[in-house]
Amino acid sequence: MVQFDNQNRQIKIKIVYYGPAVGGKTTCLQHIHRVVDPQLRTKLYSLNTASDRTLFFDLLSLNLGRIRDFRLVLQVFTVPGQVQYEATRRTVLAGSDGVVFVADSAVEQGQANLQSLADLRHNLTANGLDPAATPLIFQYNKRDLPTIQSIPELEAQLNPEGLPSFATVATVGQGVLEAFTAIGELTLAAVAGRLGVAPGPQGAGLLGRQMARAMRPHLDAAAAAAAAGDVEVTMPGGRTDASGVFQSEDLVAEAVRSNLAATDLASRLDLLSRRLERRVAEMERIAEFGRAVSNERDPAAVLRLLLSNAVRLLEVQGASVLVRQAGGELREAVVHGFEADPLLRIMDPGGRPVASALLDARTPCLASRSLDDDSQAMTLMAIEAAAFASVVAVPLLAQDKTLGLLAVYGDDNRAEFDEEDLQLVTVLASAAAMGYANAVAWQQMEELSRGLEEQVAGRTAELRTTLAESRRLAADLADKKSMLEVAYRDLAALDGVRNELIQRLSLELRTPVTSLTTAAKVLGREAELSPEKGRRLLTVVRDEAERLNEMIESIFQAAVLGGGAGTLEVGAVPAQDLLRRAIAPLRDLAKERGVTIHVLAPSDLATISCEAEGIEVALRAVVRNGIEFNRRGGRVTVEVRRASRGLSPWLNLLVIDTGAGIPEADLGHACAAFWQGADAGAGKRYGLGLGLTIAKRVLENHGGELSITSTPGEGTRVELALPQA
Ligand SMILES: Nc1nc2c(ncn2[C@@H]2O[C@H](COP(=O)(O)OP(=O)(O)O)[C@@H](O)[C@H]2O)c(=O)[nH]1
Ligand SMILES: [Mg+2]
Repeated sequence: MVQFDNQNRQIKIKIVYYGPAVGGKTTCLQHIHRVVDPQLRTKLYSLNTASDRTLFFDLLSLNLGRIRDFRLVLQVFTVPGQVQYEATRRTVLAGSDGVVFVADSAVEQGQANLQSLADLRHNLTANGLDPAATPLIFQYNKRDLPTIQSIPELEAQLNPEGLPSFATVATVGQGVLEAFTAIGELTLAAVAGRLGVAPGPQGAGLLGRQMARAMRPHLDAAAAAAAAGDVEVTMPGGRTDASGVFQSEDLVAEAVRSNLAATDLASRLDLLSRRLERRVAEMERIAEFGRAVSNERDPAAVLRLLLSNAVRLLEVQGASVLVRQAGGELREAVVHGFEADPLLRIMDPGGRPVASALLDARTPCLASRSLDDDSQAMTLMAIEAAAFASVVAVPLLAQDKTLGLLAVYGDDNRAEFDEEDLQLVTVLASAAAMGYANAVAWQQMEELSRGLEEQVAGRTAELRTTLAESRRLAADLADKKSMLEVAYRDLAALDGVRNELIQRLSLELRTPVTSLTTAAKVLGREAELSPEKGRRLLTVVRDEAERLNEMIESIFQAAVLGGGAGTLEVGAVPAQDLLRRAIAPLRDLAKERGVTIHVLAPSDLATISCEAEGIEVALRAVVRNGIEFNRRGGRVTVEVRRASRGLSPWLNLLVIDTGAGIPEADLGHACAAFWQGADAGAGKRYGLGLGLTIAKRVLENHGGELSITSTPGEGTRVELALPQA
């Protein structure tokens, strides 16, 4: 009797293996237990009586997936065959939805088979079940024994109605699964209406597929070994007396019922714990997936992770991650199990891919053949075209944006997707969407910061260049400034010189002019003039004229001082001429002072490269000093010497006197304008003290230099060094 357990959302279908004692019923269940996917079944509960091996009953529960919202559980029982366990058999048979009658093919068991079959009919009726309406199949077991009844004999004896029958060898599993699948399909088809599944070929087909899936052999050695470990579970036995026979039938029935209830509970707990274990493993995987995607920096890697986890967790035959492109249309980012996504390939009547409509709806979608939901017609059509049976498609949503769609597909080899699968896919999709959005943002940020780094580097280089340029300019400016300062100082000095010169000239000019005027007046009154007085006056006139001459020379010198290097006109000046012109005007002065002048020049020196006028003035100024600061009977030597600096030819004009010399302390400013030494005026007659200043300037204008060495008491040595072109 199919049982709806609303509280646990579970439907239980009961199949009972019936037959004579030791016919092989338990062996059949052991085989089924061994080969069925461990994910789908519980342990095999075998309830022994306390005193002998004979079994109360065996129970194996199989999880057949879902029908609507209900978990479908198939409970398979065996009954004990021994005659004395009549009450037990009846109780176990109560509420059964289908029966497998296991007949023993051994010739000597013919009678026991018939007796057991009659017992079955009797007990079905006793339990209010209609023997004619209860699905029933036959297993003719122990076909491997030497002396057995033939199949036609057995059929004639036991199965005159021609119900489905199977020749089996339970010990090796031969025919057992075929028989079990057949009773499963028959029973499910019989109860289909009550399960809310359309009866008829499609509903029955669905249940059949579910049955077949449950029976998918799982025969590898490891699974067999694992299965072997939990077969022999022994529950506390029922109450028996010393002989092992129950005293009261009611008592027996009660004991069996409570054992059934306990076993049922145990099997339910077993199924539940298996489901929980699976869920925990799933959760762990999801958590690990969440961690992985949230740490991922590559958006494409997030999508790959999503696909591989969806395929692994849901054991699907096809899957794809579709992403929205810049234009809004979808494309496959990653796929599994096919080349082109069915939902993307099939167009709706509006000419848009079905996937686009699903994405726009922004809600998860679950479509399968068994859910005849009209609103999913397009989706169903699309997946069936690709030979899939069900699909779950969930949009990837992040920050209110639809990034894409995750779609997983199952074919007939997989149970149709249910609400739990939908939840799982939704969790995966939302974790992935977040990870994807993060990775995209991260990538954009990295690109941005790379751009910024480049910009900063570019700017830094520019700044460095600018800085270097401005440093150079600043240095340049500093140079120019100091040049200007020097020029300004020179100019100021020159200005000072000029002012001083004008002052001195105006002072100095007064005396000779007054003297000349006086002499002229006296000479004008010729009558009063004695010859002696006339001579004296002439001397005065001559002296004052000379003094004026010197003044004029000084003015000329001042003009030279004012002129810059730019105005220099260098030429090849005949050496003898130059020396003569420089010195000749000083002959009288030298004679008057009792000083002799000696000139020494190389005989082969024809010309001197210079500006004639300047060098003439310079040389004369130096020689004049040599005479004026000399002693009576002293000497001034002018010597011309060839010299060289590096590869360039130079000429040195040496003026050596035998005068008092210049004290060491005064040598530094000997060339300053208007300096005339501590004992100025001692032997000196006229002049403004500009001689050395002018000479130095002239030499510098030529790119040459003037240097003075002096030994007080012995004399002074002035060297005019001139570069020669
Ligand atoms: N030769 C042979 N022995 C079998 C076969 N099926 C079961 N048996 C043996 O028969 C005995 C009783 O089997 P069991 O399954 O306990 O019978 P049950 O009383 O109907 O549950 C065991 O020793 C089994 O090994 C079969 O097909 N061939
Ligand atoms: Mg048994």
